[in-house]
Amino acid sequence: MLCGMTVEPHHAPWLPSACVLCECNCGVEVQLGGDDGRRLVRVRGDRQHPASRGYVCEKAQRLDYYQNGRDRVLYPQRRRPDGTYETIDWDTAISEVAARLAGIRDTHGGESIFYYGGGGQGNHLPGAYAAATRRALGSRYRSNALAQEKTGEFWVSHRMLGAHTRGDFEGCEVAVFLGKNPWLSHSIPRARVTLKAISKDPARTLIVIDPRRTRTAALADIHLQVRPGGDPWLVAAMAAIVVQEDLLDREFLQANADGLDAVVEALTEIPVADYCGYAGVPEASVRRAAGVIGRARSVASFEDLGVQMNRHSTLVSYMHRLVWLLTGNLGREGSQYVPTSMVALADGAHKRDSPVVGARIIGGLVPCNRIADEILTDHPARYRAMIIETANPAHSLADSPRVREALGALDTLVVIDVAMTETARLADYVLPASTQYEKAEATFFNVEFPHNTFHLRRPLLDAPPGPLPEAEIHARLCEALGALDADLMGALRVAAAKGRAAFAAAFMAQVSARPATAGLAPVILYRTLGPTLPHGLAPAAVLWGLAMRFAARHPESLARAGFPGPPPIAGEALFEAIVSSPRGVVISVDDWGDVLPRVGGVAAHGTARPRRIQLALDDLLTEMKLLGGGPPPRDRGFPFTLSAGERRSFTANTIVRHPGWRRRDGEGALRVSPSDARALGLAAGDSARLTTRTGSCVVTVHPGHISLPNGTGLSNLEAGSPEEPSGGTAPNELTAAEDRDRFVGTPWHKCVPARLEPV
Ligand SMILES: Nc1nc2c(c(=O)[nH]1)N[C@H]1C(S)=C(S)[C@@H](COP(=O)(O)OP(=O)(O)OC[C@H]3O[C@@H](n4cnc5c(=O)[nH]c(N)nc54)[C@H](O)[C@@H]3O)O[C@H]1N2
Ligand SMILES: Nc1nc2c(c(=O)[nH]1)N[C@H]1C(S)=C(S)[C@@H](COP(=O)(O)OP(=O)(O)OC[C@H]3O[C@@H](n4cnc5c(=O)[nH]c(N)nc54)[C@H](O)[C@@H]3O)O[C@H]1N2
Ligand code: SF4
Ligand SMILES: [Mo]
Repeated sequence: MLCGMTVEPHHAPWLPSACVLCECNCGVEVQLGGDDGRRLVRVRGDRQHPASRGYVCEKAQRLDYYQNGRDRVLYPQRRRPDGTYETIDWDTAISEVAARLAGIRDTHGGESIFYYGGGGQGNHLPGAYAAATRRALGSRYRSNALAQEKTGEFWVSHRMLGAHTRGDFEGCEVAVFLGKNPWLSHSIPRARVTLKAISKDPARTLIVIDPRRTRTAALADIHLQVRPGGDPWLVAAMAAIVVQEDLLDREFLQANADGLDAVVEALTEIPVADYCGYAGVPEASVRRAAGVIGRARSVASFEDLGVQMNRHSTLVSYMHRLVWLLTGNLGREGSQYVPTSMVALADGAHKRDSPVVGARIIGGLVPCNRIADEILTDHPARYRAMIIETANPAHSLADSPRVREALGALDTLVVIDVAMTETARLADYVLPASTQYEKAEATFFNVEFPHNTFHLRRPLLDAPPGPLPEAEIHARLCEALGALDADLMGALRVAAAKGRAAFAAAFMAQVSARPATAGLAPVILYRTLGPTLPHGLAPAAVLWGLAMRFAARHPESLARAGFPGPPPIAGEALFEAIVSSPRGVVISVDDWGDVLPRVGGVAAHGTARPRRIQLALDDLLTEMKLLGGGPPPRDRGFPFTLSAGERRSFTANTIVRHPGWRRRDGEGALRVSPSDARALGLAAGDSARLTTRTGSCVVTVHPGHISLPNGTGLSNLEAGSPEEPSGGTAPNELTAAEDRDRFVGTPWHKCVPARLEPV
């Protein structure tokens, strides 16, 4: 594969970086090679990485398909009236984008400029810098993928605990995965090692709740093979058994929780046998699982898309928390913990509603399923412009045709991406970003315990001429918008040249004190502190401010990690460690005793009541009563339940565009259970027509529960026909925006009524 002039890979140095294909961001080492020295020819796990410790899955080896991917956009693009694009220079692009967005702000108010995205699975610095551009524009509303998966969980956690929790799967006696397949989707560090260790140990129990026998379920001691969409009844039954069989941890509850009586009363009424029937799981298995949970020393539990993208998702998030809280599984070794975080990606608070349809905004994120409704209207407060960055909503949001219509109806759409994606092809301007291996980048998905880590990746390669890191794009936009005060910037540059102590003093005095300026801090830091950082690390400048804030919030945890002292000293030392540790660094060391003090349950009247768990959420207890009627009847025209968007061995949302990267399942087959396939006269490899209420497509059939993968069916620009997708079906051509949770608007992608016919 490698020829003549290139460095043989076995002589090339191994460079530290991270995999960017899922939230774990495992540390990797990469050898560069190929004709131009720009191919990621070999990738292996980095044993020195503090979180992943050498672990990688099969996807990391094929990261070159991301770096040297399909549809790369290298120069700013402007849309012509006929829909084609012309290349323009950066100065023109920045000044025109700034002028158009400023015009919309001045005419309709900055609230009409909507921001979507900010970070995919591994690149969260763009979102940090975009905060400055949004401030300069007065943009108020935003969203990202979390508002189609996690906002229900965040909201419930916020109200019950005033904090977000995670489970300690390495230390637990019992592990529960509810609608989650970590063997393939990970989300916990070193997932397969951890799963195998639990599965092998006779003293530990793995409980998996999934309608399919997944790779994770195959390792389980107890697999509750719930009927698709049956989880509300199953989880309600489990919580009821905890109460009815008196598996409550009364001592823990008395010391830490309010509202027990109301919850016990509601759960006492639940007819467990009926609910197990609705869920399609034998009652004995449910009792066994609940008993194991109730009697365990420690339980760690993880809910994910199988329930979060399903009917009653917010209610399930609530009842799931009841199961582990009633059994005392918070703040005890091997159970749930409250992590430290550099940046809380969303806090779960409901402070306001969306301006047009009045949808609940949780953690500042407008529900994804309502975004099109907020645009396709003549309401004066509608969103009129959008900046979309490192996200592909034309593909990833429910009801793609309607999302495309909404994006097309905007006055101005600006997309910042590395590729000419489905979304970019609707934009007025496309601003090309350097890839995650061409710039300094980092993730804020750092939620480990007791050791939490942070990894600032160094660029592996220079960017080709053309693309810019997002930090630079946002700095130029802020400058073109006239948001930066020249005197202030000059003074800070002078201070930065004198060293960081002088810089810190000047920054605190001039910026932190003035709220209007503080909102622009990311870009101010990038332009003043950035140039003093080692080569290629200027985009890390925003981390200086975040490290200071982190130090102020968690001084003891920082001190244990080796960063003692008052916040300015500890924060500075932490920042220095981040900048000088290319393989990642431990940023905080916790103690199980830290967990319960981090609980700050919010009482009914919104007053903070630190340290007490709020068990009784009235609206959700009321909702729980509605389960008594059983599941909704099936629509006879759509006898199947389609899971639209499952994680497989070679899926990674839409981060990798070339279907050739998938070792198998290139066409992203529809999986159908063998008995259903037989009944329809379908064999593996056959084509079939799949129809939902909103769409229809032809799919290839493989044995399995009826499901389609996520991230497939990307249009192929290089084949010359963007309309003709290659490599499978785009799942959201088949989903409906109205199918959503009634509290937080999250979609029901895992239970799409469908029909299947041979073709
Ligand atoms: N390989 C790979 N890994 C990824 C990603 C990727 O694209 N590819 N994406 C990352 C992202 S963004 C996320 S959010 C996570 C998501 O990670 P997961 O939530 O684990 O991913 P899914 O495969 O979508 O859904 C999990 C399980 O839900 C099950 N399920 C379907 N219907 C039901 C139901 O009615 N009840 C229950 N209990 N289960 C049901 C499915 O059978 C599936 O096994 O994965 C991350 N990791
Ligand atoms: N039907 C259905 N729909 C789903 C799901 C499902 O299970 N079923 N899953 C949902 C979930 S959980 C998620 S997380 C979303 C994911 O969907 P999105 O949040 O829309 O994100 P991705 O598909 O990950 O797209 C990431 C984008 O970032 C670009 N990119 C990569 N690197 C860089 C960079 O360095 N800079 C910039 N500016 N851009 C970059 C990529 O080209 C790509 O366009 O999809 C959701 N949609
Ligand atoms: S895709 Fe695999 S290697 Fe990459 S971060 Fe996720 S678990 Fe790690
Ligand atoms: Mo996700």
